[in-house]
Amino acid sequence: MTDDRVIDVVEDLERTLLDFMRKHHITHDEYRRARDLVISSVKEGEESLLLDVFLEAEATDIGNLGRPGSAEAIEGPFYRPGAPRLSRPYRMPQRPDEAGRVLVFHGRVTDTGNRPLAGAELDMWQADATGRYSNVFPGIPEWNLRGRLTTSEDGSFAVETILPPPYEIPKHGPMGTLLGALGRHSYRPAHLHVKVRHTGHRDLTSQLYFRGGPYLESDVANAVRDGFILDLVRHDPPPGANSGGPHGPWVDAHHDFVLAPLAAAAADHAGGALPRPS
Ligand code: MBD
Ligand code: FE
Repeated sequence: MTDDRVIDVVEDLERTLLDFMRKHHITHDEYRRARDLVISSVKEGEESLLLDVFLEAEATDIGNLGRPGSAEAIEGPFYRPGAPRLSRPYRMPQRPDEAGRVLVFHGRVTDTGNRPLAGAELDMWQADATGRYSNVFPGIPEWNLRGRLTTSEDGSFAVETILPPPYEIPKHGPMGTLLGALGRHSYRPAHLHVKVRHTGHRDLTSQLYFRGGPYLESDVANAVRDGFILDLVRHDPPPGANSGGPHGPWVDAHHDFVLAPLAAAAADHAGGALPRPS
C-alpha cells in the first residue's frame, strides 16, 4: 500500500541528497566512509546519537509551531521505557553514595485551561555526576537516576535527585571523531529529561537546563530554548551540619508543565508521516 506523504517526503529527500552529492562531487570512497560512520555509531552503542544531535531539535521546533501547552524538547538517544514507579516522598533511584549536589525538582502539571492534572506521570531520566546514563553505560546500577512519579491532587510534584553535570558525547566513538573533525566541542549543557503523561492529553517530552551553566549557548545538539531553562535556588544546610556530601548546600528548581488536549494532535501529522517500525 502506498502512502502519499511518504512518497512526497522520501522522494524529495532522495532528490535533495542526490543533488547534494553531485554538488560536492562525493566520491565512492567518501560515500563508503559516511555509510560506515552511520553503521558504527549504531553498533557501538551510540544508538540514535548522530541523528539526534544534528536533526532532532529542528523536528521539535517544527512540531512546536502552533502546539498548545508546553513546548516539546528533544528526547535524545537514552530514554528507556519501564523505569521503576517510585513512592512518596519521591527520590530518584540512586547509590547510597551517589555523587553530586542534591537537587529538589518541583512544580505543577496543568491542562491548557490552567486546571491541575492529578495523577499525571513524570517519567524522568538523567546522567549521573560522571555524565553517564544507567542502562546505557556499563558499571552503573540498573535504573539508577531513572524513575516515574505522579502528581498529587493539586497537580503538584516534588522529587529529590542530584544536579547532573554537562553531558559530554563519548570522545572516542564515531560521533566524537566526527565532532573533532568538525572542530566542534562535544558538550551538551547539564539537563534533566522528563516525559509527562496524563490520560486524555498529549504526551510531552521535555528537557530542562539550569541557568548560568556552561554550554547553554553552544549545545552541540542546539536544543536549548528559553522556556526550558530553570533558575537554581541555593539552600545552605543548617548550622553545625556536616558540610560535605549530601549534607552540603543543596539546590531547588521549579518548573510547570502544561499538557495539550489530545484533540490538538489531529491537526498535524503526528504519527502519520512515516510508517512506524513494528
Ligand atoms: C544526551 O544525553 C542527550 O540528551 C542528547 C540529545 C544527545 C546525547 C546525549
Ligand atoms: Fe541527555
